[in-house]
Amino acid sequence: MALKKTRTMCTTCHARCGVLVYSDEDNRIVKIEGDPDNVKSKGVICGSGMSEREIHNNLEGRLLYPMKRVDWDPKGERNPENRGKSAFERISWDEAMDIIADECLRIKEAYGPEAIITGQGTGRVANHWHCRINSSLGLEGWSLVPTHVCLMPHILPNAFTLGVFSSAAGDMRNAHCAVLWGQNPAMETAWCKEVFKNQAAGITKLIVIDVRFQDMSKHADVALQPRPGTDAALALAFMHEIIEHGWYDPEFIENWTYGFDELAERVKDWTPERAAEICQVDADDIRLAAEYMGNWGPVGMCIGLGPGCMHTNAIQNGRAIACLQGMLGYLDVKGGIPVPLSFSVMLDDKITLWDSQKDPGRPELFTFGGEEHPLYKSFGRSNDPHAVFNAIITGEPRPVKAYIAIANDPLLCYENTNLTYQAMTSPNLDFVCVKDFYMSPTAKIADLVLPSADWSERYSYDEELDGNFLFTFDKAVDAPGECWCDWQFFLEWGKRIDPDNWWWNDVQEMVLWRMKEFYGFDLTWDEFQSEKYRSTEPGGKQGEVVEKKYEKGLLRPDGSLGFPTPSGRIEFWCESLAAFGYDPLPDFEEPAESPVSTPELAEEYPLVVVTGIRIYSFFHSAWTNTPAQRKMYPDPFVMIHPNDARRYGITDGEWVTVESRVGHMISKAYVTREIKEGVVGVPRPGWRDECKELGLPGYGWDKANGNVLIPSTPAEPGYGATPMRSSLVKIYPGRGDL
Ligand SMILES: Nc1nc2c(c(=O)[nH]1)N[C@H]1C(S)=C(S)[C@@H](COP(=O)(O)OP(=O)(O)OC[C@H]3O[C@@H](n4cnc5c(=O)[nH]c(N)nc54)[C@H](O)[C@@H]3O)O[C@H]1N2
Ligand SMILES: Nc1nc2c(c(=O)[nH]1)N[C@H]1C(S)=C(S)[C@@H](COP(=O)(O)OP(=O)(O)OC[C@H]3O[C@@H](n4cnc5c(=O)[nH]c(N)nc54)[C@H](O)[C@@H]3O)O[C@H]1N2
Ligand code: SF4
Ligand SMILES: [Mo]
Repeated sequence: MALKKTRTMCTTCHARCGVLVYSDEDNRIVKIEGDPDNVKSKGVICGSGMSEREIHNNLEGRLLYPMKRVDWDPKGERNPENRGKSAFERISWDEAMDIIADECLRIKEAYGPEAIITGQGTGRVANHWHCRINSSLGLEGWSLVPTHVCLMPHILPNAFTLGVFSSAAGDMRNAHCAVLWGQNPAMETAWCKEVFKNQAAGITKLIVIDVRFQDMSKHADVALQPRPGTDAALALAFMHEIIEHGWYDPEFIENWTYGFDELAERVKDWTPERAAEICQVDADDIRLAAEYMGNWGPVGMCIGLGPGCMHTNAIQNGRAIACLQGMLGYLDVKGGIPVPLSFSVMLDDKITLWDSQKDPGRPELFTFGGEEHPLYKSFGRSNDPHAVFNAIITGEPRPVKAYIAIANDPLLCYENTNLTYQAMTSPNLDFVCVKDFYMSPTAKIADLVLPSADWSERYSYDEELDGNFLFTFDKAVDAPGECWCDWQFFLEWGKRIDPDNWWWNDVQEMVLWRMKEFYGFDLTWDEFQSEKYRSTEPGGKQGEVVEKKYEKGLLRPDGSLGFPTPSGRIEFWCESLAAFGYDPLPDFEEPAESPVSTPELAEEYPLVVVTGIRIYSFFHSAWTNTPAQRKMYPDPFVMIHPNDARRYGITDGEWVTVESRVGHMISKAYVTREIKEGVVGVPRPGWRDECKELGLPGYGWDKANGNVLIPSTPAEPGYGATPMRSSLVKIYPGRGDL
């Protein structure tokens, strides 16, 4: 039997690999292969991508139809106390969309648009349409996304310091010193092999800075394992070494940076010994790493959530690392830090309508948490989760009445889950709607549940601005039941509330419009698909990147030379951060909760918990129900160092309880030297779902979910990052009441 072959893209994780899907006449996926012609992924595929076959073919547990809680009547009794208890009944998409449109209109009129929260998790190729629907609702920006902990707390210091509004993911393939700083390439490994090759050829040194001795640490020339939340101290010591030894380019510093002398003064006392004591690492390792950074350029750094995202000192950690990058100077060069021309087309007003839809006479929208976290208010374009959940519960400072989650599982996503649960089940919330693939823990307590199509079942597209690539993706198989992709959902929703701005007939039209509007391609779907990928410039060359744009006047809006910062230079001394109450120079601050800053608390809770460590096969809380993925990690586990295990009477493989001042969870103990002594490592998924095929239970939101342990206050002052990776816990044998 001839199989249909479709070239498309896996979006299970952010790597977005090109894949070939082979399907049969019964609409079943027979096999999935990496696409060797994809310029970005070059044929790479992983087990998670391949398990799309199970996700599509095996419909056990998959949401197939829109469903409404039987005893929830938007026109009558809502019975909020029954959330999570009563059954669901199938309804039509028409009815579901009418309910959403009516509820939003009613709530907006009675309480203002801010009373509607639209929640979105990480990027799932539909975020820009989500922003557009928010504009149609009268909201601005994102409503609620986890940017307080996801990359933004280190993107922002980059933006302030370097003018680079991106995560500054370094060009590791071409770096001669590749620094992997609190980033775990887990599934997204396409570049790792090239680093190994370059190391073997003697042209590249690899430095890994991670609390865990992670998979890449084994390959490192220097592996540093700092105490969680102390990375600023390391960065200051690296700068100390670089200045002491003159390992910087004085001409670059003179021409393109601001505040070098003040910075030099600041780092004068930051000797490797001082940082080594704070970070609990070896001073000689700091010296060696600094020597490589100073002498093996270009230096490319990949910086993940580790150092500057999930700590109460997140912004300052990110700042110190940004200054280090500025001092090294490998910006906008091959092997260094790419500087994209725009943050992303994704957030262009033409799609998001962020600015154009705004009524100039409208009073400023209220930002939950904006007063507490002014930097977040200015740059988050989102509400602060803690303030939103408190507002739901108390109605203060103003009410929140609806939570609509699209590709988001708030019970597994946000800190202090007991608070989140209290909010999501609160009688004050009139309407909870979840659009997902499965009955996630949040879907279980919703009033309306909507089924979603996964990547093999939808049209899509992707753009790689750094590499100048553009891909559109065909649907390989029909979505099961009545699953809609998120694009279609936003389109149908938009048509009901703001038809002037949602004129397309279907998703393909939306994709083609975007291609035409942004890149000038006026093609039919088939014409577009006839080429494997296109350049973002019609007729342009794929992969062509202009280097050192700051020397060519390409980075500043007025065309002048330099970086897009107020001074036009890399700002070691940063007045604009000082305006938000920060030290104008980078500095180290101890995390708010730690054995050093809160020794009394540490008497009861002596260990630091690092939650959310990415592991292969799971993406956030998803896929613990999928046999191919669950097989790799059947049981929830926490990592603990052998010395701590001995100290607290724990043996490998036994059930343990991890407890903080706000909650407790269970897992099996994985006793390993991988994790730093004094730290408990909690992987991301939470093992929420049952896997029937393997006979393995699900642990819901309240048993093995690391977020139960994380307090929501104190948080990072300006931006509100919560201590998902620096809270104090204790660990003891047994499952207790769980
Ligand atoms: N303690 C702790 N908490 C964390 C983190 C951590 O490291 N530690 N990481 C944080 C970070 S960086 C992020 S980005 C957030 C992410 O948090 P979320 O994005 O909310 O991640 P999930 O909890 O997996 O929720 C996503 C849900 O969307 C569903 N889904 C997946 N793809 C699609 C799709 O295309 N359409 C629809 N409709 N549904 C889809 C999945 O089945 C899943 O139930 O979590 C944050 N929370
Ligand atoms: N498999 C898989 N891949 C994913 C995801 C997923 O859920 N699963 N989520 C995606 C999302 S939304 C995001 S934002 C990215 C996040 O991607 P990453 O940031 O790469 O991933 P993490 O594993 O969260 O954190 C990276 C490393 O930080 C280390 N770390 C923790 N605390 C510290 C610290 O204080 N200092 C230092 N130096 N290191 C520390 C951890 O040990 C971990 O190895 O991953 C994306 N990719
Ligand atoms: S899940 Fe695997 S195949 Fe899919 S995008 Fe990520 S790395 Fe690529
Ligand atoms: Mo994230």
